[in-house]
Amino acid sequence: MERCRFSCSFTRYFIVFLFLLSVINGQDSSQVAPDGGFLKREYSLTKPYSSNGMTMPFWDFRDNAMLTNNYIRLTSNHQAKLGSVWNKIPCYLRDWEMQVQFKVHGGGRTLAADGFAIWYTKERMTPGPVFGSRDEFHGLGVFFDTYKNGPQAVTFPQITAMIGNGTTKYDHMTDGKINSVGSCLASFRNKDYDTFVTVRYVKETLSVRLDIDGLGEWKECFIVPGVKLPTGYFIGVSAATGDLADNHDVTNIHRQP
Ligand code: MAN
Ligand code: CA
Repeated sequence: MERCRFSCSFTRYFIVFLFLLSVINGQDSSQVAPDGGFLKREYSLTKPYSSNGMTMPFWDFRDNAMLTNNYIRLTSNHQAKLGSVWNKIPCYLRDWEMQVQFKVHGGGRTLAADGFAIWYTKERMTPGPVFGSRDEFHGLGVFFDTYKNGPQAVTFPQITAMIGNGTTKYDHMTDGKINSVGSCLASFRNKDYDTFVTVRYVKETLSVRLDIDGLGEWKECFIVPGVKLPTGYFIGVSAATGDLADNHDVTNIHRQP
């Protein structure tokens, strides 16, 4: 009887001990976010990016992308460039949020191209024609399109999102209009202050919000319910230039919860 009581309460204490250990461990490998949540370090890209200027612990980069101390330049302001940065670890969280600090800038006051994309896809590290990354992808692409290839009667830049099933193609000639699930116009180039976007996927609802006016406020770009995305995909950011160009820089990526 006595022994049982001891072993039962010992088991209970041991479970509590294991739980506390896991909480401490969890905190150890994360950074506390401003709203009290956690930012997973392995999904975050923050300064200093690299200890040797060549490699990053949780990220790969390729093509014309280059690391500096203060930003990752996906493309410079030169014609026909492309570059990307990709997380190495598939994400198994059902709901997530990703905040990207970016800077798109160049000599052209209105004429610049082509833009950058934020990805959550099955594929990674594959260059191609969709803002520097492969077409016919599985998953989500959010495109920051600075050059109007199509006939739309609007003033670019335009942000659009597309869900790919591995066979759908991004239509460059209509700036992705055919397969767009949501879009907004947003003037994010050549700003003197920091510019941010949040891509949020919670309860199968995709929302994109922007902080590009230097006010520290989020403004809705679009919200789309009923979006089905599997877990286990990779996050990445890519960019491309064509006959026209821009610098496409990423400064920070944070991923929650
Ligand atoms: C060329 C092509 C297009 C590109 C524009 C602007 O016309 O490379 O694909 O969009 O330049 O860079
Ligand atoms: Ca375009």
